[in-house]
Amino acid sequence: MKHCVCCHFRLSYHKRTVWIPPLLCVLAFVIYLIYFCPDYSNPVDIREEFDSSVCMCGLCKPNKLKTPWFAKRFNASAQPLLSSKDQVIPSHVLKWWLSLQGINNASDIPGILDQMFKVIPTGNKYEEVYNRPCRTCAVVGNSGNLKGSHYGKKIDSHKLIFRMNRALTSGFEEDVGSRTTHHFMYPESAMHLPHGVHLVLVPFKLQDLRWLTSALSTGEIKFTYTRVKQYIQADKDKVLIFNPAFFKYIHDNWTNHHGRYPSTGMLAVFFALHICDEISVFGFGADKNGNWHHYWEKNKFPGAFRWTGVHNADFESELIAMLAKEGRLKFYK
Ligand SMILES: *[C@@H]1O[C@H](CO)[C@@H](O)[C@H](O)[C@H]1NC(C)=O
Ligand SMILES: *[C@@H]1O[C@H](CO)[C@@H](O)[C@H](O)[C@H]1NC(C)=O
Ligand SMILES: CC(=O)N[C@H]1CO[C@H](CO)[C@@H](O)[C@@H]1O
Repeated sequence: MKHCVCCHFRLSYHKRTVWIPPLLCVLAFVIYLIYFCPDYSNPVDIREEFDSSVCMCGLCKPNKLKTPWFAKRFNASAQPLLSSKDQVIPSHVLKWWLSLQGINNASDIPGILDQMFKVIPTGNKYEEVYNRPCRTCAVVGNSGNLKGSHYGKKIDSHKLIFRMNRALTSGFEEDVGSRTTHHFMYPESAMHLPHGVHLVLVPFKLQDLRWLTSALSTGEIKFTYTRVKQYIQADKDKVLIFNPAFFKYIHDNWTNHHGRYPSTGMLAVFFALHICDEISVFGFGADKNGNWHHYWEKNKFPGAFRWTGVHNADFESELIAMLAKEGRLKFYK
């Protein structure tokens, strides 16, 4: 008797549970539809390419509204990084990039990339994947306007922190923070990096790619147009190469050919625009007295960097302000 009751109980328990999983599935799907599906009825809602990707943010980059101003300029397919020797650099990009350096012979490039990707890893780390963590990023420029800002804690609270060129943190933590995840540089502005930091090489010229390979291996290059570091301390497996095609994309679509080419800071801002969900920009533009200098120095010639003929700092700072107005980033001045 006992045995039978037990059987009966088991049977009915089993029957009951059979339809529970499908019901849960249907319920989960309905909840998903209600909460996550994009509302296609809104006509100004021009979404970027990756509708299926959901990051763990309040609002993921791909799901942000695009205004016509932004949509006209932004190209979600533009690749910020050069991530393999087989990645094609279009011929119009090569022509422009080499012309900046007065070179018109691109036949060396496959060999240079081949050597470089023997020393550093291949592969793009910032692809859109389902349920990836939220990327909050701080782009920290080197402007003197950081002096006395007390932004250090705020900067350090971001997941990714981008700095550039000769940026220092030691002794300036209160104003600029202490963490760095990505350091953008070119040979003439290079610095040794602690473990764990991504060196992001900004190749303004072909020789910069050769230098990187050399500085991480044989040390054969000591001179470009000036003396450069023969060896650089950095984690080889964390080195990233800024894509010359992305460079041209910024120059054509965003800085609209103001200056000969965009500054390292501008390149870092647009790198963030393409890989981060939430962006805060610090240390760009003049200080409150209209002076341009670095936060770690007292510049005897304020204004000297305003118009260098290479970059146009006023224009770049206005562009960041415009992106802030569009809700793409927060601009801390
Ligand atoms: C966007 O970028 C991709 C990849 O670089 C390129 O093939 C495409 O032509 C670009 N689209 C526009 C509208 O410029
Ligand atoms: C281009 O450079 C390669 C390698 O340096 C050289 O062999 C070739 O002759 C050059 N071509 C032209 C057209 O200058
Ligand atoms: C606004 C703007 O300059 N858009 C340009 C972006 O780049 C593509 C390709 O070079 C041009 O066709 C667009 O006019």
